[in-house]
Amino acid sequence: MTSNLETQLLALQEEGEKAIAAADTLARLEELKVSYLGKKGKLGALLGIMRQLSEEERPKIGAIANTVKEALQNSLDQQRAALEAAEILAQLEAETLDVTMPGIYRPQGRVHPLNGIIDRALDIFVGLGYTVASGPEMETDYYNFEALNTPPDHPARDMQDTFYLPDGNLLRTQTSSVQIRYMEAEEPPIRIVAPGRVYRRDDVDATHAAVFHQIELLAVDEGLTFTDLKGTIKVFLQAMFGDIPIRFRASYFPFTEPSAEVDLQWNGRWLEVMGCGMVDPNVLKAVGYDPEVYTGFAAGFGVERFAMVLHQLDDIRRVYTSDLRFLRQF
Ligand code: 2NL
Repeated sequence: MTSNLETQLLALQEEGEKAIAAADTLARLEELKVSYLGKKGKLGALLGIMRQLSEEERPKIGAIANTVKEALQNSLDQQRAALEAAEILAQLEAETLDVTMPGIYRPQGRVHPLNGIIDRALDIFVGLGYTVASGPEMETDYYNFEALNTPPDHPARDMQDTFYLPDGNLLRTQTSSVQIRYMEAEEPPIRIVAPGRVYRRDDVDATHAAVFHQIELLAVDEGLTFTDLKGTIKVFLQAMFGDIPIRFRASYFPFTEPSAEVDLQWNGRWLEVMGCGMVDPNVLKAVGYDPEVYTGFAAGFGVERFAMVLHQLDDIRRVYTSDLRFLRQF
């Protein structure tokens, strides 16, 4: 009886250990645990027979049953640890990033050619100590013309040249209005640069648009001279275009006196690129500055014109049509 039971117990251990070692999932392992060590399991069934044993036999078989139980429990623990480790390994394997895979192509955005010019110009003036200023695109007659010494009969005020709104306001024709507002609010010394959209009632063609971009600069201080203006413009233009010859030609603007046009030599020809001058005393008076104490210089240029020269563009309208075949070239 004893030896029979002992054989059965050892056989159970061997069979159980084999089955456990062969279990390939945690769920299968759980099944085996229940079927061998559970309340109604195979080991329990064999131990039920122990009650039929004599007092002397029982402890011996009990001890063997214990080692079988421990051995099976051990096998279960070992196999569980192995399966769990394999599961983690598989998960890591599945989540691995293969850095040798080709990337996903995304089209790269670019800075618009007009913004490129504006960024470069502002960088140069900021480097010279200027502050960037901005203001409204809808203006009053006062800020766009009157404060800029532009008389009521001046051609620029003509309905043919300026967009007037039904309420009597207008779309600014230059960013000078920004500088008038700035001077009203601040005291000299002043160094500002005003980039922005401006509006003209021009017939649109290859070199004219109804909406375009302008950058104006203004400096007001004690003792500023035309030489300061020339030096500033020279530094700016050479930073933009390289080490090229420039020249100043006498001109006229209502808001500056004296006034000049600036040309630069480009591909063997003189190109007009900027207007400038000493701020007219009437403009200084309009913002409450004493022209006996302060002088100023100002200049303005069209961003589109700079872009056309620097990028060799033949038609201004190209920069507004958002044609990617065009824009991708910059
Ligand atoms: C041009 C000429 C210019 C100014 C703009 C200015 C502003 C104030 C006072 C005096 Cl607040 N002047 N601006 C001066 C001279 C020329 O622009 O050809 N622009 C495209």
